[in-house]
Amino acid sequence: MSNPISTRLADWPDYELIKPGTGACAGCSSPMGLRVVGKALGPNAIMVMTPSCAVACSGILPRACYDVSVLNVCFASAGPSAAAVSLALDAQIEKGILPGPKPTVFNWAGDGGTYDIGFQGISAAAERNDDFIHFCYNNEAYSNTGMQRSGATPRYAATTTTPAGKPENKKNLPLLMLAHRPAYVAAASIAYPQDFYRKIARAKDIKGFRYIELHAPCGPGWRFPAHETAAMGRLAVKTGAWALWEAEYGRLTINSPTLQLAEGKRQPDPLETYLQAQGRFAGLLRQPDKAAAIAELEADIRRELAGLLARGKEQ
Ligand SMILES: Cc1ncc(C[n+]2csc(CCOP(=O)(O)OP(=O)(O)O)c2C)c(N)n1
Ligand SMILES: [Mg+2]
Repeated sequence: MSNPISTRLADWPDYELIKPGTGACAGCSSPMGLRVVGKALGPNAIMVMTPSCAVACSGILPRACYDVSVLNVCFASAGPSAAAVSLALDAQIEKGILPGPKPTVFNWAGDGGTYDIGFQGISAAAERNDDFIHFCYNNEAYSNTGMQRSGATPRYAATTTTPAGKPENKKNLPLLMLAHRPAYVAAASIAYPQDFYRKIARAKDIKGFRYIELHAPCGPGWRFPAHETAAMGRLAVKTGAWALWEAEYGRLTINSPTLQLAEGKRQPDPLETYLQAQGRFAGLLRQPDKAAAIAELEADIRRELAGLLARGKEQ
């Protein structure tokens, strides 16, 4: 084990990965998340990005908003591209061309880039145990191109391609990544920055493939006011709609407050409060049988939490 990681905000480094000039929407989760990533990883890092809001809002040189080297790659190649950068750095260090320490290589990709279009290459990188961190900032849709549904869009959410609400369930990608048995997997939230910071700092110290997913509410896409991003993320966790957990070499730990919900020590906030706060569920909430639909979603949440609890006890 490495040294304990302080989660006190006062102990966080001053380093800012996000420079003035980001073109992100007000309240966007992506720069908020990357700010924490920068503090946890420091400046000795290389960021690989797939097409997304995070790329579109990066700005134009010399005013681009990212303080680290960035490689923009096509959707399908997030896995192999980050792996190649990481291997090239290893070769340079071995030949004495690069003095080291090795920069942390990380992907910053959306849910469209991770759950759907890039999945094959990311899965292959996980299986090869390639040495980089894959961050998926999950805003539950293809936001940059106007909010189309993705594999991460929850059931009943309206998007431009599911105007009457998405009929299908979302995938559970953090669990799917855990099935690859990588060095580290974590599910985090923009609303719990200290938990996110600790998870990144932990992942930084581990060699091999690491996957961290950040639940990243999107105001324009989910239709809530810009100042409510953190509140929306918190509600997602307190209702159980998003679970906080991590697994190091397969050993799963559920994090607070998800653990208390899973153990029945804390009542979840009513799911309807979370749904009502977002315009994308307005159609569902107008349905005469909405109570049955919400009860079904709540049952799904209870099943997922019970599954995490059981998985945590297995090891
Ligand atoms: C192969 C391919 N298909 C489609 C696009 C168009 N495109 C650019 S960004 C984007 C949305 C990406 O969604 P996500 O990965 O969730 O990131 P977000 O926009 O939500 O930040 C799409 C579909 C593309 N660039 N390449
Ligand atoms: Mg997205």
